[in-house]
Amino acid sequence: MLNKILAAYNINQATATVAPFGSGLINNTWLVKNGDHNYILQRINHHIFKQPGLIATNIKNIAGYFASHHTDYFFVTPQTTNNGEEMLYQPGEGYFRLFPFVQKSHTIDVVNTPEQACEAATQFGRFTRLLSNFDINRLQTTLPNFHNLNLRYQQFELALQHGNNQRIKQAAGAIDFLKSQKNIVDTYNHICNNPDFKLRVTHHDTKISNVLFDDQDKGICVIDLDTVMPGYFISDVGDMLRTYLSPVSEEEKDYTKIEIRNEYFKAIASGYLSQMDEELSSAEKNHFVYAGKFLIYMQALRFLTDHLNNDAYYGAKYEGHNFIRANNQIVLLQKLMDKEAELTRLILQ
Ligand code: GN1
Ligand code: MG
Repeated sequence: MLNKILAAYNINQATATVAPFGSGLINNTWLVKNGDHNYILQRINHHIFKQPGLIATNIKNIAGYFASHHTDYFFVTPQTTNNGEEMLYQPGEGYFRLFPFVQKSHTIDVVNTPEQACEAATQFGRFTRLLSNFDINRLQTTLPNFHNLNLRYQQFELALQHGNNQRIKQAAGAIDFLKSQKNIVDTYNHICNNPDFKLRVTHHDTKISNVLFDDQDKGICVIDLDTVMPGYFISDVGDMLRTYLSPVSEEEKDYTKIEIRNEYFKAIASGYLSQMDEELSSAEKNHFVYAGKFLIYMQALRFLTDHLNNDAYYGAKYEGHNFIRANNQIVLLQKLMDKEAELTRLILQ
């Protein structure tokens, strides 16, 4: 299968090596090495991204905007095939893209220092800021309702009605907790109706592995633009808080290791606000900690919903995998809420 794809990009199959790369849950990624040239090959999961062409359109339009307005921004675009296409469709296999591997760049999977958190937050803030005059109406919605918390709550309620009965019984504690925090959904609804909250070009997947670093550990740019869509800043800040504050990830089964680290919170805030301070309204800034609650709560809902739906979306590597992830996110949410007042003071200093 991969041979045909390499051929479409004029890569010599005899000399190239292909190895799985990264740890995403949705798309498949490989590192392709051929002599001095390295590439990242990606298969888009078209059961989830039902119109992969929209992703290509967004990348093309954003690339065009950077090329005419911010020529110094380093922007990684996919290579075209022999036929001049940005994506390669393989019947039965799906859609593939090939990116040049940026020389001397690297990505990291886990945030190890506040400096890395600050660099990443700077890059995500910078991306949105540089595109603040990009016409949001030109941006395609690649995943409708992706961060619509109302819809995520409705999907959770549907799973409670139609999901796996045994799992629903076992998960009673987690279900009750998430229901008890529904005020997080209410706040989201207020945000959607509040003109002080603006829709901007939003990345929607701000994990650390979506930032390219140079050999001095400075951020170069953001990558993985599949979910770039109009959105609220709470999506991007929220996923950074969700994934950088704790020393352990959503996969951790020992919940005592979950922790909210103040110095990482400060690093995210200072990096993001170094770019976005003038863009954000005071109402938005007042919701900086809420952003973390919003995203962690949504992820807990999504993992639990998937567990109740027999792991149809995320899949499971072991029995109860998504239940472990959901409970992990619930503990993270509780620990963030314990520190809400303290962290809010830090942001308003
Ligand atoms: C998925 O595939 P990956 O790991 O980049 C998901 C995100 C979740 C994340 C949780 C399209 O992202 O929304 O936060 O898993 N992406 C999609 O690990 O559903
Ligand atoms: Mg992604």
